[in-house]
Amino acid sequence: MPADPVVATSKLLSYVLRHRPDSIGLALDAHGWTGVDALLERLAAAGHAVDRALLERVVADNDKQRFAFNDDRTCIRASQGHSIQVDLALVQAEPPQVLYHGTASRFLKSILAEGLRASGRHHVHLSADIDTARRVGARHGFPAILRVDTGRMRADGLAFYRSDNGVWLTEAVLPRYLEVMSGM
Ligand code: HQG
Repeated sequence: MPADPVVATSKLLSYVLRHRPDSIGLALDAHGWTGVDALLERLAAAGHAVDRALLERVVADNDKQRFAFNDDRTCIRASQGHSIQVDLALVQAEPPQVLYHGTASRFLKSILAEGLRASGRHHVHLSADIDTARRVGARHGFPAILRVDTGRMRADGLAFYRSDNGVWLTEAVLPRYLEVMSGM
């Protein structure tokens, strides 16, 4: 576990709320929400002592606003990144003309052949700026940046969504909309 309790708890919550709520015997509703009390109780029962104050810090401090409370702060969910079936009730949004995707250079050959696929997640994740894309790509290896011609994708009728925390999402990106900027 990383030493910083906020970082450690953020990683734990990402796992539980995006991928494996069942790992601590938790259930999420159809939109990915779960009760805060139930979450803290199940975490405690699984040996993870997270109190309300720490949870508040994780939600507030999180560099990417990965988690959100509902209006009365009784429920919590992950804003995006799920592999389990959830309906985030995403609303379509108008993206800028260009977005970026950060990946590892070793994936480029396959991406240029097949396009970007969501693989384990529900959507392909795109970034509004190059620095963010580079950070996302560096998680997987030597980073490569792709420029995505969202203007042309929109003109071709493809839909974009923006998650609560500002990540741009789309189903897939065909190779013809992609251009390698760096990493080759
Ligand atoms: C790659 C983090 C080969 C894709 C980040 C990526 C993001 C292909 C990897 C969010 C491919 C999937 C998502 C193809 C896509 N052939 N490789 N045809 N199509 N790929 O982690 O975008 O910290 O599921 O390029 O900041 O890296 O979790 O997606 O490298 O916002 O909040 O397959 O996760 O946010 O990896 O990251 P991921 P991602 P959090």
